[in-house]
Amino acid sequence: MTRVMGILNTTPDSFSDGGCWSDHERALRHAVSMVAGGADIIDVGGESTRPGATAVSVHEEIDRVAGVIESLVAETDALVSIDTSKPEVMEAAVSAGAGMVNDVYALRRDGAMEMAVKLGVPVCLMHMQGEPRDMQHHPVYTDVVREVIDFLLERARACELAGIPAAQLVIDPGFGFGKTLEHNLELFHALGQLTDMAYPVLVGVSRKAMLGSLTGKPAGDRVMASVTAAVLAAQSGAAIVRVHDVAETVEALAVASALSHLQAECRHNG
Ligand code: 8Y4
Repeated sequence: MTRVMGILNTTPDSFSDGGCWSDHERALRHAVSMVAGGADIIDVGGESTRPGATAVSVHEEIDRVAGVIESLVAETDALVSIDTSKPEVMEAAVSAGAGMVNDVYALRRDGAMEMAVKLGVPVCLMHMQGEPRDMQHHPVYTDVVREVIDFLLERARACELAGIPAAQLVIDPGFGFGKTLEHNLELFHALGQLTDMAYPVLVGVSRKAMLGSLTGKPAGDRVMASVTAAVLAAQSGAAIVRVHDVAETVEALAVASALSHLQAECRHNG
């Protein structure tokens, strides 16, 4: 069964300067509501990876995420994932109770690989071409599917050589990270090739620009598009879908699973 990862942004609202009680409470309430909606994993992020977002200091990033993670671990059964590329943040988050690292740089930043080995938690390795600041400027590939698969295999091999067991690794093609709409569509169509690899696959397309291009709708009106994409990713074998709209996604995945041929046959023969 595909697991659902709910997205929790802890970047402060426009009225606060970060790390304050109201930001903490707001983030925690949202996370608890996603768990009530059926999220298996909560992905806690303290720095935006969006193009043009301002960089955050290590201290500030830890300030934003650590307390929320502690409360979340105390109040729910969900696995907490830390969305960061910084080793110091990984360490503080795991100390606070996080049980997974989600790194859009696939442990390529200084010290990240060594820290992940030391922490011993599962790691999601994502593909990205370029840097968030300029990755959407002019992405170019000869064969996007081949290049993404080769990158993920290279990173997975590097992790295993460094001492992370294969069973702790998750791979992710990184939809929207240095990819045009055509690249994203080609990758989505080839998801079966990724899910046939030795590692579980995470798919994150929720509310992203590719769905805006397909529907003509702004980010807040992309629930239908996001849920549809999550169901299709699950049917292509995705192990985890990273989503904003948890309850809607969980409902759709339950129906899709119950009505799919394979599931029905397993039950009949089971
Ligand atoms: C609206 C809101 C529209 C957010 C777009 C977005 C992935 C990820 C992100 C992903 C993994 C995002 C941290 C981009 N995307 N981690 N992170 N995979 N593993 N944009 O696809 O959600 S942030």
